[in-house]
Amino acid sequence: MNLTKTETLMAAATRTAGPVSAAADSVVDAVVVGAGFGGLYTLYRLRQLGFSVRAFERGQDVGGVWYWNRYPGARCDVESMQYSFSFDEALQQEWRWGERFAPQPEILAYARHVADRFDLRRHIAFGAGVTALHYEDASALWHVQTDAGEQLKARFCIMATGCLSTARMPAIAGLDSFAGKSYHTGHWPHEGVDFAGQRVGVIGTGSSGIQAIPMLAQQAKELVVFQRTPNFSIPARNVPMDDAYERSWKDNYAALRQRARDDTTSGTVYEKSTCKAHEVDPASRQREYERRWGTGGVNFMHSFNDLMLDAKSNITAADFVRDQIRATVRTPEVAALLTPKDHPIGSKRICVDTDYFATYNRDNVTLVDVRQDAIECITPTGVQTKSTHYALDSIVFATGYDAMTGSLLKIDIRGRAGEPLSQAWEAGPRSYLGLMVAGFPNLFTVTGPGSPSVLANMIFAIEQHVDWIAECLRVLREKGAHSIEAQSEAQDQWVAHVNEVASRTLFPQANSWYVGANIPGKPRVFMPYAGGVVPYRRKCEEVAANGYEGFQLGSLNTTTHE
Ligand code: N01
Repeated sequence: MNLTKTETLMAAATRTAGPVSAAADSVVDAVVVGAGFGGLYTLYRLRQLGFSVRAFERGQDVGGVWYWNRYPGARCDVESMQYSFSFDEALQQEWRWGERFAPQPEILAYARHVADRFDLRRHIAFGAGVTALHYEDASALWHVQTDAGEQLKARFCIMATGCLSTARMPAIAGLDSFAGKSYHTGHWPHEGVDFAGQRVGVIGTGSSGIQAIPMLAQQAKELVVFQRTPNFSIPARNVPMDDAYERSWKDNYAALRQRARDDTTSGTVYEKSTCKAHEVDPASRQREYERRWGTGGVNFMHSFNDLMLDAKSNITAADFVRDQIRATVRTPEVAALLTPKDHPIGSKRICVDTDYFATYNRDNVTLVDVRQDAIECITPTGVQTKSTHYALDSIVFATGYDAMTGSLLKIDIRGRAGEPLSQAWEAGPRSYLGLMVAGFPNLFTVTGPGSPSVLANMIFAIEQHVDWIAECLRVLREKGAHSIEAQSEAQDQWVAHVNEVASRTLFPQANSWYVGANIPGKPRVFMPYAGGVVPYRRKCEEVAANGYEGFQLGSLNTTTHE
């Protein structure tokens, strides 16, 4: 397989179901691109406000990233009780999560349930990817084109395309020549894969690889892991949902969701620390890390409140995890290779695993450090590194995504005066509040670059964005305005603020997908907003309360500066 073949397969698969059709000249209030959690909630809110709305989804069902990512071990690292919608009390009371951290099939079932419960499917064209969005200034309408041949016009476009939905295949020589089977974790076959008796290679040790590797090691005859950068990972300590724990959330959902809004950095309630790592003595610090390591999950990164701000504090947490790796992995040379050394803990998205490091104690697992022994090419029968040929039946690419901008830029989006978004973002994404881009009126990005997005609980971030967008559309209708557009000066100020806030943290120090470092040639820009969800929400609310400050509102004949 190669990327071209994959894309062909994907395209064929997504065209099999006929979308709901509309006449070429039909006009709707809003088009929603994507039917993951962002798209579903947008449909719900806009319909509630009486807007006519249509969604396009390239998959055959709802769920977005959870529709595509079906690799073994895929699960969320935000606890189930919090990785869920808060907008409907009955929904959050009636849905029952089976595990502390929900596995992919359960999250997909939840997305389907939401779509059915709120009767959202009838607004969605499945198997239809939006290929072009062109803005017409005179009518203040977007012309929408899909790969299923549909055209229509919309006043507003809401891009719910997801932050991690454009899978990336590395440019390794010979990809096409491999005679075995290849898979990308982000495009996993829906029927599943049986690796029993196979020699399997995995390229990539980010969150996806780290989740998949322990499962693949159990299935495969031999597993060869090709690692370029070792990653920090915290044990999930996943367990079946405890009834009392579930009850403690359900009995207090309103207050706990409010706490997520008012008193967290990410929209997820963790056990908050009120002190810095060096404000306690080393023995107390060690005990705190041990305790949090023992209870599992991202809560570990909240052991002290300066771990992402102070390099010296960060080292104490990083050293603790390095010690755990050495204590878990029996072969010291393998432990050394698995030990991250080149970035602060948390500056690449922290991984959460089940038995990841212990998997390297298995006899059927081999770790190849491709920094020392680079992959030269893929051959018809396996992977050739500088020193060795690894014979393989299957290769799993856990090589990540063109994050945050990839799914937007692969659509031919042209704003006022026909300017392509790719041109506006040539030096990296620029956006006002991560919600709108100057020059692209009436086009909103749900969890776009410049908003907390991937640094937050995604469902939380989606709800906040969609609520803001829905209210904005309601106000525009009330005012009789036909368009809204970010002003360049406000955008420039916001981009400067996003950069300034990021520069105060340790995040930009890593070569991560947060800065686009995984995509050759992608401008290095720290894309999410690292200032926390509370100040971010306040800023969004303030902007709206001040008559959409920093935005320009227009009607078909006039334009008003608010
Ligand atoms: O992708 P990644 P991911 N040769 O980009 C390696 C979310 N997520 O799919 O670090 C060799 O993190 C690359 O190496 P390097 C989560 O936000 C969440 O794993 O660039 N290796 C890296 O090891 C996450 O961060 C959950 O040196 C190559 C790996 O491939 C995000 O999705 C679960 C290579 C890619 O890692 C993305 O995670 C899964 C090459 N040519 C995902 N090219 C949960 O909720 C790339 N790599 C738990």
